[in-house]
Amino acid sequence: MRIDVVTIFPGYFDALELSLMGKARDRGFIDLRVHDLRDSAHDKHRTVDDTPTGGGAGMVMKPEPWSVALDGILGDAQADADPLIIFPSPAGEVFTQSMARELSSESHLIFGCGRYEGIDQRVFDEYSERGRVRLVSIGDYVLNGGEVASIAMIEAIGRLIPGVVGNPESLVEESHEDGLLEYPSYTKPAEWRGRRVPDVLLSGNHAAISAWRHEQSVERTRRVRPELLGD
Ligand code: 6GU
Repeated sequence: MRIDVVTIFPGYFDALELSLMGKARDRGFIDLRVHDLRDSAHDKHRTVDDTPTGGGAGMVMKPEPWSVALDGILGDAQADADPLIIFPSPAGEVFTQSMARELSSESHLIFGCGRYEGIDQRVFDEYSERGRVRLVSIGDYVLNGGEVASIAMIEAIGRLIPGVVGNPESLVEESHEDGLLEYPSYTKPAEWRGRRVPDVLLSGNHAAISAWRHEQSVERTRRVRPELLGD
């Protein structure tokens, strides 16, 4: 998968050189290219923002640098790729595990990271008319910009690309894959500070272990996230 990111803070994305994502890039599963939006601003001060038309607090990102950056990426995309542009935004549709799974089969994603009070609306309008655009939020709270949200989405999507996670079985019983939260996990020793691992996990009875884990998942989901059960 090719992933382009447009941002005024490329340094945030150094985190994706670490751990599983770094390995996925080294092994060629993810071709991540990070672009500094200011390289697409052609005035002396490399300006990317201006005051909101109509008044109000804060600054809005100007359309021209965005069009230079996005046109450059789209012009350089594979002819058959049909890239999807994602603008992280607290005003977008909510990112979920099922969206991550859907996006993991895309061949080319472009993340446009806004800052300040957002990006001039005409950028969304223009690129929605020319191709596929989605505004996506990672939850009901406000971040300072799209960078941290993009990193979260890229990691959630990237680990679902076949081959990225070594043992695909470890993707099966995770939280949210079956609409439930994951059951609690234990390792050795069997007793630590007087706390014992539940006997069933030491029983060797795989049917009983599966049943116990399912019960734990349902109980935890009911307690912490009842809305996931439709309750
Ligand atoms: Cl995608 N962006 C910003 N700035 N804040 C957010 C968000 C995105 N998702 C939740 N909060």
